[in-house]
Amino acid sequence: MGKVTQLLLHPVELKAALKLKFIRKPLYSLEDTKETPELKRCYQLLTKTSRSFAAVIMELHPELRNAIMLFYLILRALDTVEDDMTIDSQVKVPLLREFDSKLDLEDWSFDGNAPTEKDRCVLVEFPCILKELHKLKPEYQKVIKEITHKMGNGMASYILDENFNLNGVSTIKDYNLYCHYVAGLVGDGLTQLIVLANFGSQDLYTESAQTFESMGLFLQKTNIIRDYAEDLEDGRSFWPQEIWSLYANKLVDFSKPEHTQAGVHCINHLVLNALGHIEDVLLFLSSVHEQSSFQFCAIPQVMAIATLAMVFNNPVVLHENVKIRKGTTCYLILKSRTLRGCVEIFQYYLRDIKKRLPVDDPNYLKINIKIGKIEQYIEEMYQEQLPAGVAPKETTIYKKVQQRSTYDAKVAPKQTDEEYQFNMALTMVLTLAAAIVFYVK
Ligand code: D9A
Repeated sequence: MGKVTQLLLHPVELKAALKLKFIRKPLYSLEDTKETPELKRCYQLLTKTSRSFAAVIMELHPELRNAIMLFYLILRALDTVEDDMTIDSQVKVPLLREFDSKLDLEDWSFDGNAPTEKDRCVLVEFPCILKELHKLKPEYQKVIKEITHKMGNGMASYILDENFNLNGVSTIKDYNLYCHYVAGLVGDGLTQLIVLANFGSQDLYTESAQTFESMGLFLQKTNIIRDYAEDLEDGRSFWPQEIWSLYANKLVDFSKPEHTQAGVHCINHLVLNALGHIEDVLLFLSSVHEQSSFQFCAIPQVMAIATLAMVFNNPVVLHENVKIRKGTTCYLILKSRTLRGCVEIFQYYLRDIKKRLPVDDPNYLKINIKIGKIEQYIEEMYQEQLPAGVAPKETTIYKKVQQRSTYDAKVAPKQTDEEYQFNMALTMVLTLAAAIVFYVK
């Protein structure tokens, strides 16, 4: 079905798409920075490599915008080296291990990627990235280099890991470790940047690594479940054997019709595993104060829960990649600007999962209990259903949500105003249309 047809069939999403495109004003925009040719080129590279996520980065507060843009490009460069099967591992492994030392050079680029590698330009034009990187505050550079070092070495060790190459991820512990290297470390670096810029509470980084780790793991695990078919086609898989072996003898079996039921049970088991990160995600979001950083963190997470609900109990995943509608994304982007909005989005999709959970699912009880626990956590965040005279329990999360609510309150009037402007524009358009029809007749 065409994208326009899809939008017309979902009026709420059509409204969101129009609001996002024509009414909402970005918090910050690129125009208000003096750009060098190199910086311009970096933003072009960013747009080339990620389209939608680039827009989110470009709206960031100027204090962090360049740092996060460069961090993203450097991670993309690492990925592009790791992914390219045409590079000999004699070259690849040392390059990944020493990648962080390239960041200290004035001028370095890499032209060894296959011409078909779509992001090879990031490595070819690396000097632009280096030039801008060295202009960042030293503490921001340090974070980026440290994460690059850890990730490059992590990736190199997986390339050399024969068991991993032959059999994929084996235990759930390995699954978490793999996700740590490719996604947890990204959350680590970004959290450090946000805390250094004083855009979030200090305890975000000092209290417990698990909280920011979950930001990456929730995204990565959702992608891994969704990408089953595509990854298998490329001859790899990241579903952990400890889970899938409960449902099949071989991972490829799930794509055969007689194993569809088992495949769906396996998907649901993996979803149960991913649900384990949601409380951390909500705690994390409650601790981010600066609005553009909040949106930057919240958007990928709400898209992940929407995707997770979409893959849940869905046999289509076994044959092709499912994707949420563009209109859904627009709706989620507008709604996730407040913590309250984010929580409502999570609540909506969790209830959707619960409603579609079949009684004969082997994890029926566990999934129900997990969702119940998250709902209980959300109750604790707001505590609005208390009997008269009962004071709310002043737990850590409750206090954090209270603090965050003062920032939410600044966004709410904007949303009311957008709604007003939308209705006004719609009224004018409809009136005009009616007038024309009346006049023509
Ligand atoms: C992120 Cl700097 C990612 N990854 C994402 C995107 O979000 C995270 C890669 C580099 C950076 C950031 C992200 C965003 C905000 C806060 C975060 C965070 O932590 C506190 O990372 C954890 O997916 C990739 C990893 C998950 C491996 C880390 C979001 C993104 N979305 C895609 C959508 C898609 O379908 O892939 O990139 C896109 O818009 O292209």
